[in-house]
Amino acid sequence: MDELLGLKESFRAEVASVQNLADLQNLKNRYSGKKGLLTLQLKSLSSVPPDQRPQYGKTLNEIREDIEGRIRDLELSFKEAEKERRLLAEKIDISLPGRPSHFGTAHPLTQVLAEIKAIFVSMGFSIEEGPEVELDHYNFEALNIPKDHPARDMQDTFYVSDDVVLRTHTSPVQVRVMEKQKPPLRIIVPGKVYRCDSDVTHTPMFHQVEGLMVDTDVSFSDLKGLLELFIHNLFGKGTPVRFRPSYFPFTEPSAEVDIGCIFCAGKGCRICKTTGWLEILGSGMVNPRVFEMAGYDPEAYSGFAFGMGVERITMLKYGIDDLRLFFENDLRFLRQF
Ligand code: 2NM
Repeated sequence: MDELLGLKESFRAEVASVQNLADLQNLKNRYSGKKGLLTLQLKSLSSVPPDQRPQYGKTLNEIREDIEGRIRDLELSFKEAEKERRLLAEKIDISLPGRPSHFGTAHPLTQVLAEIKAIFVSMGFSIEEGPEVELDHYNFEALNIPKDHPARDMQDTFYVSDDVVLRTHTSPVQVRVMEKQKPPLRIIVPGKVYRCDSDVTHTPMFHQVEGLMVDTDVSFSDLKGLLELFIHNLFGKGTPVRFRPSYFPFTEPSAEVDIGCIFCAGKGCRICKTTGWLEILGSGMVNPRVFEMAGYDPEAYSGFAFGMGVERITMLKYGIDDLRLFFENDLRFLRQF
């Protein structure tokens, strides 16, 4: 019994100096482990005289419950303290502002192309597309561009073979549509075109929108009215517009369309080369020979056609001074649109 009471006292002394979970684990092993002091006492029960055993057993149990209970309590409070420490150390400041995320936007050429399409769709035109690899016949022959025409020069055209080219304009699609559809016709054809030309103001691929309207009694004044309306929609109602005589093999008569310079308001500057005007469109009445080759009766029908470069229009609309910016995909440029 003295030994038992000594055990109780020694535990009381030792537990007072326990600092952490490791100390506690040590103490636990020394008292209630497989070869612990309490376990040894239990094993020596058989050597206690039988008349003292009940008292001895009862006291041993009380001491053991006391010791193990104390160890459990300490274990819990150490674990609780450790959790508390980690919560403090690992806390995150949810009041910090988040990292900004950038939303993607359509490329400026795509945006302007969408505007152009929407204007013509609102005027009853439908959108047609066609192949970028095209037969010489559709790209040149059917558009009244003869074999010795400068536009067919090797310098301007990417030849795939003798009779196949990368289209140099989207007009071959208009011819393909005329072959399939009877008038009246109101279409625009947007798409990529290719020219063997590359310098500061030319890229070997660029984008065009061409248009075609065919019906009985379509006149040059219809062409003027429609294109002026288009320009006023795209550049603003007060934009000055002029038509200047020109030449295309596929139209007769032909006209180029200028707008009053939007950089100097017509006064004359570097961009309009002191003329006060900027060229933005080519147009004309469809040449009767083009109608004939497409299977339309030029006596029964008349029509106008026009074409514009999307890069050029976008540069004028936004005051962009370098064509190459469209193809570099520099986010500092693209994010401004
Ligand atoms: C232009 C200028 C003038 C044009 C003509 C045709 C077709 F197929 F109907 F004959 N399509 N596009 C045309 C006319 C294109 O671009 C500067």
